[in-house]
Amino acid sequence: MKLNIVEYPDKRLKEKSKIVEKFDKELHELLNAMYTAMMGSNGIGLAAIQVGHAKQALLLNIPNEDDEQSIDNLIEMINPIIIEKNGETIYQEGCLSVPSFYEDIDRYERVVVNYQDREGNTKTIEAEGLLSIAIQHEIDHLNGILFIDKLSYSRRKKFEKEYKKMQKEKKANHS
Ligand code: Y12
Ligand code: CO
Repeated sequence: MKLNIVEYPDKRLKEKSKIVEKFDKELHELLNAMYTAMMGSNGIGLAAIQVGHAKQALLLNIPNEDDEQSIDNLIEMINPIIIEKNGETIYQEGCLSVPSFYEDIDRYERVVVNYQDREGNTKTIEAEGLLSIAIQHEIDHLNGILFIDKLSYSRRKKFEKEYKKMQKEKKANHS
């Protein structure tokens, strides 16, 4: 299964993803293909809707202290729910579905999340730092929310202008 990353302003990114009920081969193939797509695009997080599948599934692969990504640190979350959140942090976020754009976003400093793994086993994770930010960013995708939806009115307007210009230039370079 070869997957392409869906890019803003594609309307699929606004969809609410559905709860996963079957932890079968089809789900495993989707997760495997998502991992290939994420790594192929230098991503550290990816939600299924970003490859056009409206399922509550996401991947996280946070780099280590040497800035290396290892499959040993891959986290696959199915049907995640934030059960605790506290504190405040700001981080300059990026998203594979909004290429070349980065913006400071407010997030909770710490989250505790219940989720299922690819076999349907229930898990709990407590996260702080980059992992906590990435979890919140990816869970937003499951609810049809992009990080640009969190910008102020004026910043969002500026973004739309810059993004349209960038898309035009991209198109011109490819023709
Ligand atoms: C902190 C903040 C946000 C997240 C969500 C996951 N975000 C990503 O994985 C973003 C990846 C990304 C990769 C890009 O490509 C390259 O660097 C080659 C990129 O650059 C371009 O699009 C040109 C932008 C974003 C997790 C943690
Ligand atoms: Co994203």
